[in-house]
Amino acid sequence: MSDGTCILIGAGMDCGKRRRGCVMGPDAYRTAGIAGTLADLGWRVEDRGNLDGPAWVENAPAGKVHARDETIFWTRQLADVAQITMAEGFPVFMGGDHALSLGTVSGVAAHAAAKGRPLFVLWLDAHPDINTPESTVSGNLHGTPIGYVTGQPGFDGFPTPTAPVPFENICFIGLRSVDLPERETITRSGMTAIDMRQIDERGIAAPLAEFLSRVEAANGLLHVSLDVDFLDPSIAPAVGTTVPGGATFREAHLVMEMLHDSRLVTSLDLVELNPYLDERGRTAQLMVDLVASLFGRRVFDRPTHSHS
Ligand code: HAR
Ligand code: MN
Ligand code: MN
Ligand code: MN
Repeated sequence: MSDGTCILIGAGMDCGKRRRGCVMGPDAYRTAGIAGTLADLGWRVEDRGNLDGPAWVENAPAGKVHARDETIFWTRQLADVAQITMAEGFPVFMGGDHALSLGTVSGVAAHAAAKGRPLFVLWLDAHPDINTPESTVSGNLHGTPIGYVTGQPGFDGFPTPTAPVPFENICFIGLRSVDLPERETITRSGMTAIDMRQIDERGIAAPLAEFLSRVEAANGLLHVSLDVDFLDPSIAPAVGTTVPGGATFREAHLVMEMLHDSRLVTSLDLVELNPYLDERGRTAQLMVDLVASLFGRRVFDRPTHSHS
C-alpha cells in the first residue's frame, strides 16, 4: 500500500453490547485528525460521513441476546457498503463497537470472492469474538463477528454470509480473554491464535511475519480489525472491556509498520473506542497514530522489506 484513495466511513454502532458510548467513536477519530494525518502521508482522503442506523436500544434481560434486530440492520447495511467501497479505494470503518465487523468482514469477503482472491483476516484483540447467539453468555453480539463470518450456525434472521471466511485464513493476535466455547472452536479448527504468552515468549514480529507470508503466498487480500482492547489499558483506557496485559505501544506500532511494509492490507476496522471513557483524547490519538503507521508513517526508510 502506498498512495491511493482512503475512504473513511463512520459507523457509530453502539448496540453490540450494553455499555454505551461507541456512538461517539467516528467523531473522536475526526477530532484526533485522522483525515489530515492520512493526507499528510500522501493519501487522497474521502470522508463519507456517518452511516445512519439504530445507535442504542434498551438493555435486554441478562443472558438474553441484546439488540438482535438492530445488529441485523447494521450487518446488512455495512456488508453492502463494504463490498461497494472495496471497489473504490481503501475503506477505513470507524466504529462503533465490534459488532460492526459482522457486516464489514462479510462485505469485504464478498468483494474478494468476486475478484477470485482469498480473504485473510488479522484480528487484533484481547478477545477472539467467535461466539454465536447460541454460545454467548453475555448476549452481547460484539462477541460474535468471527463466529458469523466463518459461517457458524445460530445467526437466525441474519443474512447468510455469501463468502464465509475459512478458519485457516484468520489470525488472532493479542488474545487474553477467551470463553470456554470459544476455546473449543479455536482448538478444534486449528486457527492461528497468538495469545499474549506467545508474544511474551517469541515477540510479536515473528508470528505476524509467518501469517503475512501465508497471505502473500496465496495472493490474498487482508482485512485488519483493530479492537482498542488489543492495547494495554494503561495506554488505551477508552474501552468498555479492558483486560490487563495487552500489547505495548511499541508492539502495536511494530504490527502496523510491518503491515504497511507488507503492502497486503486492503481494508481496516477501528472498533470499540468509547470516547466517554477516554482521558483527554489519548486513546483516540493513539489509534490515529497507529493508523498512521499502517498508512506509511516511519522514522526512516528501510533498505528492504523486513517482514520476511
Ligand atoms: N467473550 C465475551 C462475550 O462474548 C466478551 C466479548 C468482548 N468483546 C469485545 N470485543 N469487547 O472484543 O461476551
Ligand atoms: Mn473485539
Ligand atoms: Mn476485545
Ligand atoms: Mn514485502
